[in-house]
Amino acid sequence: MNYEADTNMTDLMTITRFVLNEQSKYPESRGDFTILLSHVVLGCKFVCSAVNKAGLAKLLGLAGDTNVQGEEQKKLDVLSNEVFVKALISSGRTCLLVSEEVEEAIFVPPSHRGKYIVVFDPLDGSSNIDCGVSIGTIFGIYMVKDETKVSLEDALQPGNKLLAAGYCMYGSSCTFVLSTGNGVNGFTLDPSLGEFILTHPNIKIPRKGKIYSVNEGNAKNWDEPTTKYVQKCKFPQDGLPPKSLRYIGSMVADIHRTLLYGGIFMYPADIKSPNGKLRLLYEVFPMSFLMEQAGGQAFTGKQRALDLVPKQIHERSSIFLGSYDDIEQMKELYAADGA
Ligand code: FDP
Repeated sequence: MNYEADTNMTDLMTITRFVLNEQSKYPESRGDFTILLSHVVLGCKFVCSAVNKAGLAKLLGLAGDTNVQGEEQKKLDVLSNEVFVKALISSGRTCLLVSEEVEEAIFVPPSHRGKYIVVFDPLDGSSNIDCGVSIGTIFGIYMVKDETKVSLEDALQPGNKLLAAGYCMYGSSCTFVLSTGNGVNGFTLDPSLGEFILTHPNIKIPRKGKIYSVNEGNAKNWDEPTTKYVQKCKFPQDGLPPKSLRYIGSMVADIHRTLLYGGIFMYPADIKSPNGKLRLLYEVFPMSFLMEQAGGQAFTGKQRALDLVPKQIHERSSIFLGSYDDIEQMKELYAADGA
């Protein structure tokens, strides 16, 4: 089968065709993953459409507001969560779900159970919704250990056990980035076809980047290595020009730029937030998986991010993600600091 996207766009590599191609490499595969992924994609298409017409449909505003009919309005993140939960359960391929929006893990009713666990943030970067800045969905997929005994432990697997991870960015275009452990590929939604088409095959992050990305408003609380790193970005001593600062404050958009252009994205621990801000299961792990698959690195300040073993489903972790050499430099600073 042909894996290349056709530049004349007459031989379209849709995401379904792409995943079926991947699946054909595993003769024992029964297509369950392809079915699961098609439900994730459906959720993303729905959220994309809802985000695009959010202003028109009066989807903006606080959950709990009432509209003119006196019905309670659903905020976009609440709505997105509902759509994903329903799509994933109805796929018949999941047994356990962890959503950023739901405090407890969701055990899928036995009648609909399958072997996959999905951890996800249905609408990440929600503080950017009301001003139209890019936001996204992030997800990771694991396999249950024993289908007959699904337990919370199954959701607490380290990132190195992920089977697949990805995100969908709702920006000037709708972009779906996926890794099934065999590189990273990007697909763009063609709204006229309603299909994601392979537009960014085999994404590789540049070995070294010219951009650093961090919320500098937290600088007074940073630790020594982070402070030194950012100082080096601004006042390099090696004769190179200073790095540019880019920070959208929407993880999907900041990571998407980092994957394509290179550089470093950081959400470090600080005095106020000793574990950083970002959530391990459905932000740090999926993005770390994608970074490594694209040739970059993901480091917590202490260790490889994917080797962390979660203790709680909503726990947080500090994270440095990006180009191989840039993360290497950060690791050296932590090593020198005795971390
Ligand atoms: P948000 O609070 O808008 O939902 O974890 C959520 C997140 O956005 C990430 O998408 C983003 O990278 C980060 O928080 C931004 O945090 P700061 O506002 O503290 O910089």
